[in-house]
Amino acid sequence: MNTAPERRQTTAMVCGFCSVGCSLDVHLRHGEAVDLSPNRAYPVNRGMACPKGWEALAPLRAPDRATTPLLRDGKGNLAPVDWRRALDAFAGGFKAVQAEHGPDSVAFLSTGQIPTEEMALLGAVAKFGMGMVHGDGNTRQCMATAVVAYKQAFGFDAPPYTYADLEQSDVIVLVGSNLCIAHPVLWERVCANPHRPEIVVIDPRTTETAAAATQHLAPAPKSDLTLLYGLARLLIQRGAVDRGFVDASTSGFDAFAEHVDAFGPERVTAATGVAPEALEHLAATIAGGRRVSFWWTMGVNQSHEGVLVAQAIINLALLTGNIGRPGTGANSVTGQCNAMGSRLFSNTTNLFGGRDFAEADDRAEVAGLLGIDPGRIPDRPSWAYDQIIEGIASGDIRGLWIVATNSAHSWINSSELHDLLGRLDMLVVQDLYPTTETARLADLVLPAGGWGEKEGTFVNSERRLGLVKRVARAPGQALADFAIFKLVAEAWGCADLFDEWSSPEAVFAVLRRLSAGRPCDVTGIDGYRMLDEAGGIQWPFPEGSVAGFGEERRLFEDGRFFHPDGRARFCFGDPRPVREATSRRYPLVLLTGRGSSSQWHTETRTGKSAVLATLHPAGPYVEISPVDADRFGVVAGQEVVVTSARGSMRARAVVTPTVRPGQLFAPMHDPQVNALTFPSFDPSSRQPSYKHCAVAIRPRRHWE
Ligand SMILES: Nc1nc2c(c(=O)[nH]1)N[C@H]1C(S)=C(S)[C@@H](COP(=O)(O)OP(=O)(O)OC[C@H]3O[C@@H](n4cnc5c(=O)[nH]c(N)nc54)[C@H](O)[C@@H]3O)O[C@H]1N2
Ligand SMILES: Nc1nc2c(c(=O)[nH]1)N[C@H]1C(S)=C(S)[C@@H](COP(=O)(O)OP(=O)(O)OC[C@H]3O[C@@H](n4cnc5c(=O)[nH]c(N)nc54)[C@H](O)[C@@H]3O)O[C@H]1N2
Ligand code: SF4
Ligand SMILES: [Mo]
Repeated sequence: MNTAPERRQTTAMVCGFCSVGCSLDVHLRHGEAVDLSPNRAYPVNRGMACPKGWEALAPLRAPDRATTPLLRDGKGNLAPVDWRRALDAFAGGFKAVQAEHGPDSVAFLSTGQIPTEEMALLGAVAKFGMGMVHGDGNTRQCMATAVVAYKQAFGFDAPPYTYADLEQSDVIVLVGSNLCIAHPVLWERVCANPHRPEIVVIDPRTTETAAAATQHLAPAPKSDLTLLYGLARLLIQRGAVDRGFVDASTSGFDAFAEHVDAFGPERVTAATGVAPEALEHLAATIAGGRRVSFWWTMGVNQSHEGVLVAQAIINLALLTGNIGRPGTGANSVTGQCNAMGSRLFSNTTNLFGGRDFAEADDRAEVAGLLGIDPGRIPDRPSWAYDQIIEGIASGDIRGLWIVATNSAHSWINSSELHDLLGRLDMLVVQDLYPTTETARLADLVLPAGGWGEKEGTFVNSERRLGLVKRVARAPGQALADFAIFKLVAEAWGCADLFDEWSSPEAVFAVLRRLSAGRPCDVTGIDGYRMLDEAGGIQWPFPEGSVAGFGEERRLFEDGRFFHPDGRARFCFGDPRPVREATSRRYPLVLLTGRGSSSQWHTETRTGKSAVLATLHPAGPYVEISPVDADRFGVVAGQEVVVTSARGSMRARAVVTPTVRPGQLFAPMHDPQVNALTFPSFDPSSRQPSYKHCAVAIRPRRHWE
């Protein structure tokens, strides 16, 4: 019996689900987490949390946690092995593949859900230590479009806002964002806005957010570009252009104005189905607003032309001068808890700190800062996620290391991916659970510690670095990803390159150095303690900055952007047809997305909480309009089959007017959904277009 007096403590840390980055007070007994509650002082959430945050400890205690490495044996079964055997298999297996097919034949897929220090170590070990060229991550499925849009428009991947902007706007425009469900605490911030804001939602569905809005425009799926160009035209016609700002701080306005002149009301209504009066009303609202903020999420990013749509939103903010002031901005809301960290420091598509692998100067600078031979840094950018998958099909990629992402469920057109993963010579999956759709296909499973079982930093949507801490022990032989990457480097024989990378906080110091002089400069943060005491700190925070508790900071207050000429650019292009149009056989458009605030992606974590299970409908479902239910003989609550040219899904029909005739909606949380989706990509961001494919629906027959 433990007779020691009970030690109770509370420590605050950032939540490990979404990018809002709420702070949770974790209550400890004898140094181990027993419970948690939302932190009241943290500037992000001020005492609020959504159901996932409240239940964040439950996934750690799940009975199916991976507790030992698992290696596929001669009979084809995954069998427990010790770490030594697992690391031998890892290094031996991948080295054999590289010896036969070249260093590029092994790739990795990383994530936006582990601390920045872990991502950075993975990116460095894989690329500088193991000689890989190709490594991408699930951030591609999510944020790639915003990254490219910002880089081209602002000169750096820099979401400009601070959450206080949600409370300071008098007009809030949400495009393709279901904030109530996907970022519930940000929605609470909207509700705390004292200016009685006009809230405009642009979404084909009447989402929970649209239902709470003051204006809802429901354009036909993937017609946003035409809609937003039409809106820009109306604003220009009304004289809503902020000439002073446009002249001093932007370039390309005249060409843009000429471009959008072709988007008159007939064209817009024909393409979008939005009535001219509704668009006029919105133009008047924006023109009359003093502080207008524009926000977008996956309804924009996950599109065959998402970069242009995101830039059309940026253009609205630029032309009306709604940027760099309180309550304004062209604001991409991030998805995963550390998608922002992965954008800057995962060393996947860009070299550390938003640099370019293809630039010799950038490589030399990073090599100098890290004290490594520049020849160790690949001289070309990685293939994107879809190109890595194609590489498996063509035989160029033979080995794959997947860390903290469940590709076999979440990737587009997943049946094809299942087939391709089976063709690899070696698939290693590093996850909390050996039961994920992807881990079940692996040759080797490495058991990882999760959020709460390790320390490091996350960067939230408003660029705020926050701390995560170790408040629980990983079960069995599971190890923090950080420790696994260190062991891998040792087994590979490249550990000496990473002597300085001895702990997460030591890596944080390396990253600070890599950030010096970059737009994301954080050299002023002298360590974890400072982050803890300040309530998180937003970048940039160069050496010498002073951190007041909970301070908020937005970018571009001086009207200077990151391009060499200091100006933001109007970027635009022509709308393109969707890649898979509806047909007689597949007459409906399938939209996919988040189903409820209690479900997280592929549900490997949230699916373990009995509490969360009571907060959303059980089993897969698909939403259909009453008109289409009649047309296709579907009755509410009935079992139906949804088919596309690639696969099928069984689900329960939810008949609801929140989806328009001609459309269906299915939450992404069921693995069958991506058996249906059509693999098309934005040509410049290579982000998958998850929210448009052609499908059919029918009642399920009794023998099926
Ligand atoms: N509860 C919960 N919260 C989450 C997540 C989760 O899994 N569960 N995931 C997190 C992550 S990683 C992300 S990226 C975010 C995603 O956050 P959101 O992007 O807000 O969520 P989604 O439901 O994917 O998509 C938003 C909306 O886009 C709409 N849409 C579809 N097609 C179009 C279109 O052509 N035009 C327009 N204008 N809208 C369209 C859909 O109807 C949907 O309502 O959520 C984060 N938060
Ligand atoms: N149809 C459709 N598909 C979509 C989307 C959509 O809207 N529609 N949205 C896309 C978007 S925006 C996203 S972000 C992706 C998300 O897709 P995924 O990244 O595949 O989804 P998750 O379920 O979050 O998977 C994360 C995995 O990492 C594991 N994990 C969690 N924490 C840790 C850790 O600390 N260490 C390790 N090693 N493992 C850990 C979890 O157990 C889980 O298996 O899905 C995309 N797929
Ligand atoms: S809103 Fe996001 S960060 Fe906040 S508690 Fe919910 S999942 Fe966690
Ligand atoms: Mo995402």
